[in-house]
Amino acid sequence: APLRVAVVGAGAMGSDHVSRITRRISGAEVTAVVDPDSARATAATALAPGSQTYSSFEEALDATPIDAVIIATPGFLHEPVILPALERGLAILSEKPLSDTVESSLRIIEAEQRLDRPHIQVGFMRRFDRGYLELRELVEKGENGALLALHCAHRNPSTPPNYSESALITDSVIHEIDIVPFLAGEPIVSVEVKKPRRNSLAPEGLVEPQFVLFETLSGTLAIVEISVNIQFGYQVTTEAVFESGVASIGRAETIQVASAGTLGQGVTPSYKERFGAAYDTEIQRWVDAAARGAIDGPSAWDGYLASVVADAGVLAQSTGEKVAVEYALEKPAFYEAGASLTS
Ligand code: ISE
Repeated sequence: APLRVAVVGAGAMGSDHVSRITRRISGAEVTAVVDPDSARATAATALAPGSQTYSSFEEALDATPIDAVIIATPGFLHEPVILPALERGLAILSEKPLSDTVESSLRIIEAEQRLDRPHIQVGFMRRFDRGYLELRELVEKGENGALLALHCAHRNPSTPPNYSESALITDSVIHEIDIVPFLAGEPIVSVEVKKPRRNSLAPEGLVEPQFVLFETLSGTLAIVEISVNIQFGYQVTTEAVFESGVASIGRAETIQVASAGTLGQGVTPSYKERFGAAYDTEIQRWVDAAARGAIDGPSAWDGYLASVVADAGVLAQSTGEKVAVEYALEKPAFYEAGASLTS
């Protein structure tokens, strides 16, 4: 029988997942859409025939059998859904960030460790993107020597209402916070933020772009340009500097056309197109893993690590100083790869 999925949060990402599961994913169906805004919930259920709308997760749990939940609310509303979902042993896909604070992330991993195995996968979809996977392979093979530095650009056309300066780190650069250690194969140990001339097209009070500098354990530096009102489209690129070569990803996501004396290339309008294939792979693998009682992607531990770095990043934004990242915990055996399959 297909996995019965509740999607909590029917905004842009939640409704994108509803349509993805209905049209492109096998082995799962959306049976419930939860959103206190009934118009949004209804619009999303229209994408999944047979699904019902609910105004709260508790209401959905009481009304209909649910096997799995995708959480696509803002980060500060993740914990109140994750905790009851864990209690019921549901398969959980939490969009990034895992939660909005380190304390909340800790409560989540503590609650999860009371179960027999990890149940939470975090929506760091870049780990399923072909470019990032190829780049990681290059680092692992070591044919070009060690990875010395990464130039990362993360550009959004515009910001949603209520997007704050800290969201640059907690909501946007959180993706690089996850992917830099994934590429480098080691943790981030410090973070520093520089603020260039402000983009006057940003909403009043929002100081951006910003440059965020990460240092990993053996000294690889990653500089991230985060620009969130850059108008022209959605662009995420990385250039990796090795000892004897450079590699670049993210520049060729759309077709290049030479015509009428011009060589042109489109730009993806949003993350939905830029990472569409990565989201499809992420969700299919999550669904397949749920059927065998496992997760297959970044875990709540990865979400916790990212929250620790994000915390240091927000501090670095306000102090202008280089901030050391202190991880209070060692990785529990519970989260070691394979633990989910052996326990
Ligand atoms: C958004 O929430 C995302 O996850 C996008 O990938 C990112 O580019 C954007 O900046 C975030 O606000």
